[in-house]
Amino acid sequence: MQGETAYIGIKEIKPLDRLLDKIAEHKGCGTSGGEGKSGCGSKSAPADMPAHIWDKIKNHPCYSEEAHHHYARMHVAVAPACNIQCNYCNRKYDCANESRPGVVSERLTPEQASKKVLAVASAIPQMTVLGIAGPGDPLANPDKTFRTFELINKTAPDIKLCLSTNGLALPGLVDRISQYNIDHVTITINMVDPQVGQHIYPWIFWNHKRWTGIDAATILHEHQMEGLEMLTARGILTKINSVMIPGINDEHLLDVNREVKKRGAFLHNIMPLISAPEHGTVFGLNGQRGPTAQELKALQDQCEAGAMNMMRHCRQCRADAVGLLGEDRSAEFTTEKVEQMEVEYDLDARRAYQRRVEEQRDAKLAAKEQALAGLDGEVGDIAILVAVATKGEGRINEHFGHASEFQIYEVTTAGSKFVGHRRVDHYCQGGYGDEDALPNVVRAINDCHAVFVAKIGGCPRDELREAGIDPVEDYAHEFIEESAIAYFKEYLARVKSGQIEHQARGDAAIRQGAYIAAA
Ligand code: CLF
Ligand code: SF4
Repeated sequence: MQGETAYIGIKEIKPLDRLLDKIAEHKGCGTSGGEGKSGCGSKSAPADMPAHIWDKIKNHPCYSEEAHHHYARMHVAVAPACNIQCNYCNRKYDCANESRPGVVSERLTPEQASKKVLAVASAIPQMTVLGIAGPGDPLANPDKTFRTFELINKTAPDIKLCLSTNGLALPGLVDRISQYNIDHVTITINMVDPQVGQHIYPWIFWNHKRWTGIDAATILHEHQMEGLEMLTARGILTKINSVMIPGINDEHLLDVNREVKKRGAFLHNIMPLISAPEHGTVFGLNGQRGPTAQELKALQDQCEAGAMNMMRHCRQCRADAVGLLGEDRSAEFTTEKVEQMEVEYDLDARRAYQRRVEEQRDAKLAAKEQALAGLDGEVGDIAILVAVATKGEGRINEHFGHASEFQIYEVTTAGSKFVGHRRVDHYCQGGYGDEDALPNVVRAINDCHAVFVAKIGGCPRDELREAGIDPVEDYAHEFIEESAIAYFKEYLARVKSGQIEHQARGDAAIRQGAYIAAA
């Protein structure tokens, strides 16, 4: 822990419990209901971003927030082994650096993986990126990882290749990464000071030997920094993932942010620790908590103020994830199902589909520009958060009761921006509302002034109002950002006329349990 706390401490956060107890008491429906932050969010290449970089990120759902509403990625779980131990990982599950605890992926051979990629690419033409992110560390399994990339390079050369690693084996493998046209590499870096690192990594395995304590953290740190510099020197785009662990590396992540930016990292993704005793991890068992939603946002905001591109739309997805970020279609592509599929890789059909996607993006961005024009001349420091139920395409097109996550947008007089997402259990359970789920939904979006939905039942609507969250159906099926700006203009008008008084909301909780509400 270094430096002074510069963001919201837990004691400053308005308590949720009283409000939530009140809602829980009510029986629901009675069992009846790199630089240039804007770059990642714009469709056109921003003025400060070279065209060749824009070309790499414009349809990568992780490297461009705006693209993640339209384009999908898939992972193939070909890399079972790992060469380090993280205190937030249980080897029964996938690599928690890029995966939530509590889910296990189906292991594949490179040949099975290659067939699966073609099957998914044929069925989901907006799938543009293949990532290898586990279930262990891809570079601790170099032969399987590179064989898979080699096969995809040959059969589906339009698909971008991406990998995620803890960085220990990276320096020795950067040349192979270049050789296979892997354009995007993520390194999970949780510390730049081994004194901090020793509390996160109990051991590493390097040079035929197990290292522990400061020695382990020092070797890992040196390899991560060297690997990052080597990737930057070769023009490979890098994203840094960091797990925010309150009391261990939370303030220290500002140092991490500064050091990785200095070494050319393009994007920094600070993710919340997800930790519960049932995960069986060291942190889960010793009661280490994860950050609250506002603690996470405050740290991301601070890093962004230092002119770093921050990723806030990561879904900590599993090592066999398929689909848009936030949806999970992996069950449609099990090995058994893929084996039975007749796969025809139709590049022209994929391109035609993607042209239609680009038309949607154009329409969405034009609508936002038009809405922004009306904000001209508005000044003030009012900021509100709105939660949005969406199935993709940048539209408000999901029912409240069917949402397995809400996207969070911050709206100010400067415009709107995506600042996060919150996972929830479905409120609607096959035709009736789950009264136990509603307090958890409110807990997840409690810092928001409004929730935008395509539709909502009377009972949750009343209870959200009671919690101070405005349920809004007026913009059903409209574009999210255009609607958020329109709502904000009305909100400002009501504040100015004295009809309402603007009040900051409290904090919200990040879901810690295993993910059970699959989309
Ligand atoms: Fe996969 Fe990672 Fe590539 Fe994306 S995921 S290897 S960069 S294609 Fe994306 Fe998933 Fe977050 Fe990873 S949402 S966990 S950041
Ligand atoms: Fe687990 Fe990933 Fe850490 Fe390895 S690098 S111990 S698989 S979280």
